[in-house]
Parts: sequence; C-alpha cells; structure tokens
Amino acid sequence: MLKPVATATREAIKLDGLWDFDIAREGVERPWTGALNSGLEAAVPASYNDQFIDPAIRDHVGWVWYQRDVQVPRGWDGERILIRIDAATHEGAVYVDDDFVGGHVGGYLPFAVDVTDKVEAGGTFRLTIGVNNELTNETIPPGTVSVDMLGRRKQTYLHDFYNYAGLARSVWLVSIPQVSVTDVTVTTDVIDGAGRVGYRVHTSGDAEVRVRAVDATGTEVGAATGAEGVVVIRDVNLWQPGAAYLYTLQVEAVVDDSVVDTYPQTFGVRTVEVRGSEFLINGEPFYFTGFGKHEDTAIRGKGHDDAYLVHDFQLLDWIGANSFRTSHYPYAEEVMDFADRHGIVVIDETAAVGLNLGVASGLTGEPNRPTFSPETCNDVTQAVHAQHIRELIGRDKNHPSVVMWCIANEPASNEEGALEYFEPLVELTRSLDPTRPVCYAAVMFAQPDNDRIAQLFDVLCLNRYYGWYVAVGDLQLAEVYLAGEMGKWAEKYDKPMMMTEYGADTLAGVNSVWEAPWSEEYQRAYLEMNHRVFDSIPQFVGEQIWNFADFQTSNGIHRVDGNKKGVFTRDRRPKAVAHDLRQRWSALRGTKPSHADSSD
Ligand code: BDP
Repeated sequence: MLKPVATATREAIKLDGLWDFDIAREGVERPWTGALNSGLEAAVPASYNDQFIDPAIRDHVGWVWYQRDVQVPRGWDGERILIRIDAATHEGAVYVDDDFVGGHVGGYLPFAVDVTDKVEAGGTFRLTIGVNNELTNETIPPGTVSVDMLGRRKQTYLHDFYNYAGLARSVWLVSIPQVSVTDVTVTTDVIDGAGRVGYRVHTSGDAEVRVRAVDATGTEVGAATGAEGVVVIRDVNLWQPGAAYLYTLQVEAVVDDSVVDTYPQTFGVRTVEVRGSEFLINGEPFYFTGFGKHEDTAIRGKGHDDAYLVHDFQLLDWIGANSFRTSHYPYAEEVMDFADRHGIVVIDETAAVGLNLGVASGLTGEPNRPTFSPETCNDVTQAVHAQHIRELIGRDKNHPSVVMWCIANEPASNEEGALEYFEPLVELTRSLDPTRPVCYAAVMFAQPDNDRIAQLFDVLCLNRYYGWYVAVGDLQLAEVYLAGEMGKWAEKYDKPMMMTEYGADTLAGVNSVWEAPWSEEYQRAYLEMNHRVFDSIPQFVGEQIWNFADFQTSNGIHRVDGNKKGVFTRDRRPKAVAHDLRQRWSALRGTKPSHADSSD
C-alpha cells in the first residue's frame, strides 16, 4: 500500500490532534449517528489507555469511538477522496456521518477507505472511527476474552507487552486522481558496479507508465516506460548499513499524453543474500548489533512520536548499534523511512506473537493445551496470519533498510502442527518477496532436537535467556547451557545463527558487589557471558539484546511496572551496561568479532 504524499496530483492532510472520544456504553447502539457527547477528548496519534485516569477506560474491552468534523478542500472536486488510517489497533470501523464506509482487521497496518461518494469538495462531514481492542484465538496476535465472576469482560493475551489500543498513528484525508498509481514495487541488484533497478507499477484505469530514477541531488540517472521494466544506474551509490543513499523513482501515470498522476517512490540499491552460514549485505558479511525494540513510551503507549523517533535513533548511533527488529509487530511507516534515510538495518516482524500455549502454561500453571488445534490457533488464525503477511510486505517491500522478514515471534515450533501451520506461510512470504531471507524468532523450548520448522527458514534466530529464566544468578552454569545448545544448532544446520533476544531484568539504580539478579552489575555480567559464547561460534551473524528500553506490560508477579530488560530506561536513560555495549559495538562496526573469525 502506497503511503500518503502530496505531489502535483495528490494531496494529503493529517487529521491528527484532539478528537472527541468515548468507550462503548450500554444503551448507546449507534454512537456514530450523533455527537459522542462524553466530554472526553483523546490525542491522535496515541494509544488511548494511559491518557485517562479512569480504569474503566484503560482496561476497557471492546469498541471505543473517536470523532471529529472534517473539512474537505473545495479544490477537490472530481478527485477520489480517501480516509487513510495508519493503524487502528486491532480493528477499525469508519463512518462518514451516519454511514459505515469501511473497516479493517489487524492493528498495526494501514488501510484506506474510499469516501468519494459520501463527501463533497468544499463541504464538511462527521468522521467517526470505531476501534476494537479484542484479541481472540482467531486474531493476530491471539488472545482470549472472558467474563469474570463479577460479570466483567476481561482480555488476556500471551504476549509480554501491554495491549495498548486506539489510533496510535496518523489519520489522513487524501485526494488522488481518478486514474492513479496504486502500487509500486522496486527490486535492486548490482552488476559490475551498475545498479539494476527492476520496477512494477499498477494503476487504476488505463494509463501508460513512465518512470525516472533521480539521485539524492535530484539529477536524473535513468528512465524507462511501461508498467514493468528495468532502469540501469551506472556508477551506482549503494545503500549501505551506516551509510544510506537513497534514490527516488518518479512514477508517472499518463493518459492521452498528459500526466494524470505522479508518485515518488524512494529506494536504495543494495543486495541481501544468505550464503552458507553468512548473511551478506552488498556481498559483504554483515554482523547485526542492536536490539529488539518496542513502540512504547509513557502516556502515549504505542503512539508514534517524532521526537522519540529522533532520540531513539540518536541512541542507536551513540551505542554503535546497526540494526533492530520490529518486535513484535510492524512499526509506524515514519520509523521505516527514518531507518532507510539513516542506514539502520531492520528485521521486519509481523504481529504474530504469542502463538504458544506452552509458554502461557509455564507462567500460569494451567494445564498445557496444544497451540495448533481447531480451538486454538486454527485455519482461520493461519488465514489471518497470511493476510497480515501480505499487507506487511505490501507496505514495506520497498524499504532498503528491511533485510529480512520475521514471520513470528516465539511460536510453539516444538509442537505438533507447527510444520503444517508454518510451511504455507513461509512459501507465501517467499512468493511475495523472493529477494529477502525469512526467519522466525525461536522460543527457548524449541531446541535443536525438537524444533519442527527451522529447516524452512534462512537464518536461525534464537531467543535465549540462560542466566535469567534458566540458571538465574548462576552465570557459570548458564554459560555451559548456552554454549552447549548453540553448539548443537551450529552442528545441525549450515545456516547463519543470531541471537534475537537475550537479556536480564534490571532495575536502574539497583547496585551490588555481587552478581545479583536485577542489579546493573548483573546485566553487565550477563551480557559479557553471552558475548563470550557468541564470539566462539563461527556461524554467529548477530546479537540483538532484549530490549532497547524498559516497556509496559500487563500486570503480573514477574513484572515490576513493566519489563525492565531495557538497556535504557523507559525515559531513555542509559543503564550501566549501555557503556559496555557502546565499547563493544563501536569496535565491531558491523563486522564479526575477530576471535570468532580466527576459529573458522
Ligand atoms: C520473550 C518474548 C518477549 C518478552 C521476553 C521477556 O519474545 O516478548 O518480553 O521474552 O520475557 O519470551 O522479557
């Protein structure tokens, strides 16, 4: 899906700001048919939960309503008019005045609704957006809604981050021409120093297509005509980790010799390849350093915020990180664009987190149920997951920063049914995008001898907590476990391996002369131990710590005001370990630790 832009033929107006707000209330059947009248206002973009003090709002399960009046510019006569919602978590329903005009399921990806026939250029209309936060066994991510003994609806879920909901990203009023560019796909290769830029353009209605590639100074470096083709850029400037370079493909739809639509698609020329046990970017072995992140800040919840975006990337730069994973859902498009412009490498993850009832039973003590069954993750879940993959790749396929798709976090890949569930999804991912490797992040219970799906994927991405959930406080024993397990993966598969999660909860300001769990000293020692093991394994291609920053979770005896595995606190202050990482990663600069190379 193309992102909203203003060009000579298109306009895009952000509808961000304060919207009238209410939660669904008994007796109010069709709240969109009139003013909400609750007296409440909510900021957009932001999750609604922490904006309010009332727990009935924060913990509400079901629909909430956002409403505002919208003015349509008078110059838009004859144009197609869309409402574009960057994310409605987890389901959105859009109403223009009294009428339902469209909706979408899936909380972290955009959708657009055509309202041309419902609104008038120069007129105003009442826009109401319903957002539902419910998660079931047939949503991605999954969850369960139940009714407790007091008759209250409760949402539980299997992932370790707070179920923030609402309109966490921008809402737009967009105009596009009647005949327009509807999709652009760019793929790149490099042959003898020249960039080979393959493109494919879809248009609505009959139109000829012209494309011009321009460099960062706006100079034309290649051109082509036709809906599909190749543009060759001589002496190409590559998009490199840490040294981004972006071109723009100026796409034009032409009818009867006049340009009816223009759309600028940025792209970078770079290659990604897995060869043997190496991960190559532009033909060079790449070593990932960085984090699993979250979209999470105080008050805003998962609300996108440009100031945090800038600051987080400043911190990535300061600490010498070259990458992150969009754990555990697709991030705001602004984040992906920023990574493109600043040369940060991204593992792009779906919202398929918590497909694992084994982890849940471990935490709740309830009897284990199979994860893949008609009552749990079933065919419908799989179809929803497939649709989510289609939409993610549709949105993010042109980002040079994205070097790998991660289609699930910690699924029950050790359980029966995992292979049948995942095989078609991996095939789908590869058919939608043959240019990028595919991975999943493997849970601790999935070991080399019982994991059923690792062979389907290109890179072994492992989440391991030896020294935290296993052998807590005993790093000597943890090291033996970790080294033992890593050795077995390396022996069984000739694939690149990386740690996509490792970390220890650490309360900033807790200090100890011993290696006491929760202390800053323990986090340092824990990471040092992990790095010693990683550095001894030739197949290792990267380390992404859990987590970049402390983040909010649901309540639980394992969490103290959220998850504290951050290298930074929730307000982005470094814990002691940040300085160690800065030293290690600044020295590595994307290359493999040298002592690992020498053991090759
Ligand atoms: C892993 C999950 C991650 C959790 C982390 C933890 O992938 O979402 O937050 O563990 O327990 O299982 O801190």
